Amino acid sequence: MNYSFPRNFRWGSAASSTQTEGASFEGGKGESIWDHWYKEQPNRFHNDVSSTDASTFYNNYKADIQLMKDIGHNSFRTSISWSRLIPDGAGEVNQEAVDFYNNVINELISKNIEPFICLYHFDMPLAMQNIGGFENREVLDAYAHFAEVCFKLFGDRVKNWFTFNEPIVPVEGGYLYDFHYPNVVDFKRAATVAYHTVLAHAKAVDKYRTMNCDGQIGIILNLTPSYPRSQNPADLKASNVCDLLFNRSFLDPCVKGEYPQELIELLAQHEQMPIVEPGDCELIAKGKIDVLGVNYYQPRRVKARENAVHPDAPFMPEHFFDYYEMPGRKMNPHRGWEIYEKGVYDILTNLRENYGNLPCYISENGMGVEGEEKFLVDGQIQDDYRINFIRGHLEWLHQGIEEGSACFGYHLWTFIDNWSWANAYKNRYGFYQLDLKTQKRSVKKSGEWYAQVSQNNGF
Ligand code: BGP
Repeated sequence: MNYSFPRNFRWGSAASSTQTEGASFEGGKGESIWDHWYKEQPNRFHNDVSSTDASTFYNNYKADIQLMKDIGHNSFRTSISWSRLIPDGAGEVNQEAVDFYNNVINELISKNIEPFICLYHFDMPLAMQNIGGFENREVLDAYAHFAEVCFKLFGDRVKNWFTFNEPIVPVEGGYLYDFHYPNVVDFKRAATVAYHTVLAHAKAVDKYRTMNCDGQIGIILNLTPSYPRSQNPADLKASNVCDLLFNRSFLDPCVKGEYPQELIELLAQHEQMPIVEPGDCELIAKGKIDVLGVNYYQPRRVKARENAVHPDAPFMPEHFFDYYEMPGRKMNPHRGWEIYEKGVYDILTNLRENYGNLPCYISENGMGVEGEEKFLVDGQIQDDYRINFIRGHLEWLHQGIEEGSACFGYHLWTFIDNWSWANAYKNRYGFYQLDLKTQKRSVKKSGEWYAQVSQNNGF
């Protein structure tokens, strides 16, 4: 074996409630923004497929957990749907949801699969969005209450909690780039939602601490490194702004308990600062995490802007940079994303050198493939490209650990091909192929390979 991993290394995969459960209108679940947006604009979803058609985990969790076991999972991350547990977001707890999540958690534990539970994966209850979502501070309290309910109900068995998955994405999707509901395009409102999400996170961490829970709590961030085209100061400035806006806007407050001064100055200079109320800074300082989940798919490459911004254009992050296509970059042609395995090592090194080397794991990494049926041979998807992708990233992850990074696990996105927001079933990521008509799950070559890697704790 060339790459052997530390003892107790966590091998598994990640998914989320909305993307796997299905049964969106069953079991007493309330509507989320996804149920609502689909009703309003089904055409915004790839092939008009809604999350109600997600892969039936709600009814099928037992068999699915056995499939996890079959490919060597010792850990699995999913999320608790806020609108399933508390249908109105802030009212009564739904007992059918309590039973369902208890069953899932107990089933995982009985199979020696450690549950990693996230509290928010893009799925705002509609009732909460109707009063402004994370623009409204009342919703932060409702979220903190939801978190407290989860800690009380499941904290005796769940020891790894995550407040948010990729909190920058609902900011980008919902308030900047129009790929999530409520489809607003407004930088200042986006900045407010991002800021309030940090406050909501801190409120949940604070609850966790005051309840004296026996476990660890963190957040999952998509820490896309921002690489400049060159070392020219203008290119460096462009990449630094990206890092501030997209990475450090969450990483710094969650790990260090405070915002980078440079980010505050940037927003103030452009009149985009959210309203800071008395007590906010003290609250943010209480949101420091024990553990960080890192999602990494592709690098962000940028350069200085080549043209002036149009005077009537809405103020956007792209005010500060242009995207850069590096000649000779390696691509995943099936998703149109660059593959840059060393990115994982660069993230770990940054966390080690600048963020106190806090315990972390790779909470998502993966390769989406559109039209993956074309790789079917004798009934099995021969996804050697995915095996190479995972191997390449694990090699760099291993290098990071050798140099002292506190990385304790690797989760692939995802377990079974799943429904992915507006992209629905366009890009397939799973260890298991899903037949959309029959819901049949079939292990891909990568799933079998991963079982070996997990069993040998390396490759
Ligand atoms: C991540 C999200 C996941 C998942 C994945 C794949 O950023 O955390 O929820 O959707 O992206 O996305 P896509 O299907 O758009 O390629």
